[in-house]
Amino acid sequence: MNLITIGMNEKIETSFKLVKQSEEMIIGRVALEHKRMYRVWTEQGELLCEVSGKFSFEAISREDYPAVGDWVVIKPRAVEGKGTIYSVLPRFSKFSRKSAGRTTEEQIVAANVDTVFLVNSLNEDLNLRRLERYLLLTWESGANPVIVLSKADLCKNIEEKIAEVESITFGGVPVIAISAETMNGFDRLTDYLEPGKTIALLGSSGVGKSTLTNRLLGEEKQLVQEIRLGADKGRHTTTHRELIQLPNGCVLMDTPGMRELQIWESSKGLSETFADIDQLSGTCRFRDCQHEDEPGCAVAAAIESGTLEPERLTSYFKLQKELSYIERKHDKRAQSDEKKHWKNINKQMKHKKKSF
Ligand SMILES: Nc1nc2c(ncn2[C@@H]2O[C@H](COP(=O)(O)OP(=O)(O)O)[C@@H](O)[C@H]2O)c(=O)[nH]1
Ligand SMILES: [Mg+2]
Ligand SMILES: [Zn+2]
Repeated sequence: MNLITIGMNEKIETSFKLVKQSEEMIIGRVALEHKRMYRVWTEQGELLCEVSGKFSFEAISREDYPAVGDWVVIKPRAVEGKGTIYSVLPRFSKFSRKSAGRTTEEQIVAANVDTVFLVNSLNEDLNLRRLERYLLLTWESGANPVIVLSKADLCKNIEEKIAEVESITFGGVPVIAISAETMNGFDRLTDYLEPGKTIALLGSSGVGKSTLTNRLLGEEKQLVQEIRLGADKGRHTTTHRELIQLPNGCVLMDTPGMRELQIWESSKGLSETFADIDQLSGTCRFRDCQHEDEPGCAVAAAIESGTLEPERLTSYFKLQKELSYIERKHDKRAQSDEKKHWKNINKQMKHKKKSF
């Protein structure tokens, strides 16, 4: 496998050289994860890897473990087709969400992604509020969003739908309508499918992510949902995230739909997603205006004059609230991580003493 075509660049190579501990260690990229077993792409082919004992001993939380898209340092056992992962190289981007359920844990959905295709189907109602959430998470990830509107062949008012999406993106994000039936719009996707780049497909189940993958791949690799009910009901579709190499030398990540998409963290994502509100805030009379009932609030004035949709402001408030909740949780967790860290060090000290 050629590392350059799976996304390797100078920066990654440099950090690999800094981290590797011996000559036998090689670099690889995690293409698939299955219960802490990783399928890793390397120059020696695909290896099935686990993390080393030391790695799991030192890992404090879930995000310390490899995620799909990660670059890892491994000791290969090529004859067996296996290997051991010793470290994860720093991520240049990561799309995270709070893991589903009640735990406060980060789940890395995709690591080291350049562009995220946010796929929405044109034959269903566009959920702009959901799209805002996706946009926020993408801006936060460090990757660039592109909104892909699929199934254009089933839609009669494409222009209207595009305008609807642009009403929340202000031309700041490319919006591309495509059809996997007629192949319309695919030429506009190629701008992003450059060799060495990684593109993740995100969006609800059934919007056509796997179909899009198959079209770009030129073969029916990914199972596609059968719309027909009956004999094929329950047929398995995309259940895991996986890297797929395209013939032109770029890497695609197909993903299953995610029912819960809660924010994990945000520093600039909120203000980038809501650039309009952010800009208005700058002209409120009070610098710390919460846009609730304060005099001289420019956001309230924009609602009044109809230039800002009330639903959009509600969505902004909702995400902001979710964010401050998760930030409070982070503070608590940081404290408990610190405790775990010291426990680890104590364990190591005891271990050392014993071996004297
Ligand atoms: N008419 C039409 N159907 C599509 C298109 N893309 C996907 N589909 C259908 O939509 C259904 C869901 O597609 P799939 O790729 O499995 O969606 P995923 O869950 O996002 O991976 C399948 O029945 C596809 O055949 C399209 O561009 N036009
Ligand atoms: Mg799928
Ligand atoms: Zn205000």
